[in-house]
Amino acid sequence: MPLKPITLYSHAGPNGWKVAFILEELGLPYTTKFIPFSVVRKEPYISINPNGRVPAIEDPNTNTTLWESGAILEYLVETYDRQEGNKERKISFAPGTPEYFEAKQWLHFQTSGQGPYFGQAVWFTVYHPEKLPSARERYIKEVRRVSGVLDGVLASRQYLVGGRFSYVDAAFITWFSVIPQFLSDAIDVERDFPNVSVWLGRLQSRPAIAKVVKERADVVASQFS
Ligand SMILES: N[C@@H](CCC(=O)N[C@@H](CS)C(=O)NCC(=O)O)C(=O)O
Repeated sequence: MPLKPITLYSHAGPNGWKVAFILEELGLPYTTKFIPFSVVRKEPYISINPNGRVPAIEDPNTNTTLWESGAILEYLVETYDRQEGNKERKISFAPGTPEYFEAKQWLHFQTSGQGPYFGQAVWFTVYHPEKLPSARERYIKEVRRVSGVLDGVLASRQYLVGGRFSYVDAAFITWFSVIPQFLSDAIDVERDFPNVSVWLGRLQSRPAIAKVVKERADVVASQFS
């Protein structure tokens, strides 16, 4: 039986697009509903995600509603990236293998290390009502530290886990886009983190990723124009 479309609740901000990358990579049917921040903590959305943040998904095929982007990524690959017998999974790894756990390690690093630090660097650059240079400096330093960890590892590999593209590579893409958008006075990814820069280019050459990156660029342009 054909799958029913999954609903993705998203926004121009980085986190929802991580989910879109995986939906596209797995060829799953989905529709995106954009939730403005003005209503993200109000009904009806707050009943879907009591934390009042995007993304969230509703999957009518399994009657599953989920929020927190990392949990959604794990749900999607564990539900829809299964393969018969020993056949390699498309963008994830067989449960119980070292690569399966390594992928989770990188996903936790992304959701707890990259997202919050990059997010706070943008907050203290763009949105915080007072200018607090020391707060901004702290988070810029963390953006540099996290980027440096990735750059070091990517000096000797093309992808984070198992020598091939997987969902954890995709999870990092959109937060890097805030650097040229908001932090370009402090960080130049191509110059400061060349291995990250080459890796991001490699990821964005994938048709599914390129399609979502373009869609997000259009949404961001329409919101900031
Ligand atoms: N840990 C959450 C973070 C979600 C998050 O912060 N989303 C932002 C958009 S990128 C949001 O909904 N912000 C709404 C607000 O701050 O009011 C996840 O990974 O899903």
